[in-house]
Amino acid sequence: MRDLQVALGHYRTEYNTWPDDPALATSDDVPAKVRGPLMDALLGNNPRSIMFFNPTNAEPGHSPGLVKEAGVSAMHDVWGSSYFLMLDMNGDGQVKNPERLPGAVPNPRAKPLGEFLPMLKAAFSAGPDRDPNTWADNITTWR
Ligand SMILES: [Ca+2]
Ligand SMILES: [Ca+2]
Repeated sequence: MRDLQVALGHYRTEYNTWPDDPALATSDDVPAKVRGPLMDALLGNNPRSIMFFNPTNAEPGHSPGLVKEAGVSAMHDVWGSSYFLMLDMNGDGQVKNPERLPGAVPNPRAKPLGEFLPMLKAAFSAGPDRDPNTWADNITTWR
């Protein structure tokens, strides 16, 4: 997850924008899965063919790593789910805190955070229960 964050940062520095992927359009407010055009862009499908990210390949069921889901590149966590990502698309330097989205079940042991996270990107794993809405077992880049 850390490598993914670094790769996105380098992409942003190189092109002064995020990868061109329609699935990211709402990622300021709603988590996007780390898959598809976003992954391909980080793997080298970008204007200067730069490889920003070089993850290990994984077979489905033998995560973590890069898998092909019906021909689509996806980055899986150790429990076989795609990682999730929030990106600052509107340039205000923050993203919605996904722990506070409708349907989220907060971690009772974690200090509640505000409605927004003051960062350009935030990634998380759904954890061993493979449910992104249950935060007690989710693994995040901001905690
Ligand atoms: Ca924002
Ligand atoms: Ca979970």
